[in-house]
Amino acid sequence: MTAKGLQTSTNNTKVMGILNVTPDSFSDGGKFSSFDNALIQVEQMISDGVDIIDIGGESTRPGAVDVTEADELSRVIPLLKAIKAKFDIKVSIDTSKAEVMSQAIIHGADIINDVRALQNEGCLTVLANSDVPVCLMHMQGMPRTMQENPHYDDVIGEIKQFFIERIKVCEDEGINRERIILDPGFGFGKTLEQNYQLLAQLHQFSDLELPLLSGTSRKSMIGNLLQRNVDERLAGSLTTAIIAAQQNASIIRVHDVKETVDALKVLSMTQKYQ
Ligand code: 7PM
Repeated sequence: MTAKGLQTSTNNTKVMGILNVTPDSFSDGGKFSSFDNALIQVEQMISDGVDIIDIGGESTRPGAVDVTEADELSRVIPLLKAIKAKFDIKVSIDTSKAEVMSQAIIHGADIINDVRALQNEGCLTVLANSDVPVCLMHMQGMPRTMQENPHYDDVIGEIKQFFIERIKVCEDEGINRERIILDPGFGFGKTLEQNYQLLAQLHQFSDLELPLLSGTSRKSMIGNLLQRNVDERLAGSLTTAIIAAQQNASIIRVHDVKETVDALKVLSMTQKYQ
């Protein structure tokens, strides 16, 4: 927004950039360590117009083997500290572990992003003792097996019910609604058809009156539909970003920040005439 109130950049949809943090277990002979590489990625995303950097805990990835708390802490916390020291940017921490949440909050995390919606031991208490916003994501089943046979009688209704229950649990623990962001969890225990039904009907969650986060970037719902490898999913990813933004998604979680910011600017330019 300019002083005159003209929209010149994006609509008010925020872009969350996914930061790849790979373990630094061996030297690949490259010039930079994975830590340095992460900081270079952050700098690039900031110049591309990112609003929030999401530091991914490997343990949240579908099919991934569990990462120990010590490993996750050593991967995430030093990076969070370095980003907060060097840059003026919001950081979200993608974790389901209470201790990682706690350390992340101490070291300046702006959002806790939990694909398990604070269902793990101790997480509600950690969040209740803070004032940090939290993203509650829906998942059916557990990461290793959730894509085997997803089933819903009513995918929107059941996810909405899950949100209502988790919001209630949060509020009872002292995490008020104003801090909660909802995410239907694309690809987390959903078939291709269910993922597209969710995307088409994201607006159905509007009556909960909470910000929505949409994460479809480069996912199988795009790859399988288009028969594209993971490095060929940009057009599909941008299309899903726009479809979500048109239904008032507040945050779009993406790998391709620059392209998404451009796409949202184009959308925004038409929205002011609607
Ligand atoms: C393999 C498969 C690697 C899937 C990584 C992923 C979401 C998230 C992830 C999401 C929120 C990815 C996913 N997805 N957090 N973390 N919402 N809030 O594509 O959709 O990054 S992991």
